[in-house]
Amino acid sequence: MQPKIHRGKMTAAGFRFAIVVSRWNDFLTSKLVDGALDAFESHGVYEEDVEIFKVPGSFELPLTCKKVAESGNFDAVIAVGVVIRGETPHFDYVAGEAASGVSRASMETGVPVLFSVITANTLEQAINRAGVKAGNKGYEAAVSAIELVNLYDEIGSPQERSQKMTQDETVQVPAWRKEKVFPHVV
Ligand code: INI
Repeated sequence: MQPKIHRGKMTAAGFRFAIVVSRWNDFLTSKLVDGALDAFESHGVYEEDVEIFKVPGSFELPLTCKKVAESGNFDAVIAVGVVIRGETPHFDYVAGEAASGVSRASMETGVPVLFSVITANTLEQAINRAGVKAGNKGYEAAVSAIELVNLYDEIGSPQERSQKMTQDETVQVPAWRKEKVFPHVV
């Protein structure tokens, strides 16, 4: 059996992305944003197609992600935060609300909202996931966002697909854009 396989392409030129980032633990969340921008850049995303929204803490991520997704200006949103377990139950409330709220924002808007929130027991664990020993969760989330926007673009509805094909025939893509993305492809 040879089923048709649908898989998101790993190019993202022309797609628009938002990063919503928490200022709490800024020395780590900024590393996650750097990782996400690195992934966007290496996958051909245009600088003018990425915008960053800052919020006070991870608790504020869900509503902001929802508003940003509802704006209709972005194909995907990445929620970035770092929550480190302390001596109080505060961690569980903040981390729990961030996770379920970000998921709800995605389900309610139909826009993919990626979860790049590190929830760690210790500062060392958090550092390791922000680009030291255990990868960079911002980079990983951006790569996942790129895969999803391509996959959803492909799924669409038959009606949307035929509309898009008609539009593609009429939209004039500036030559410099084509050249900038894949100069090695002839
Ligand atoms: N916000 C975080 O992003 N990370 C944390 O570790 C954290 N801790 O530990 O308290 C945190 N708290 C702030 C919270 O997100 C809200 O901004 C605040 O409660 C105001 O609503």
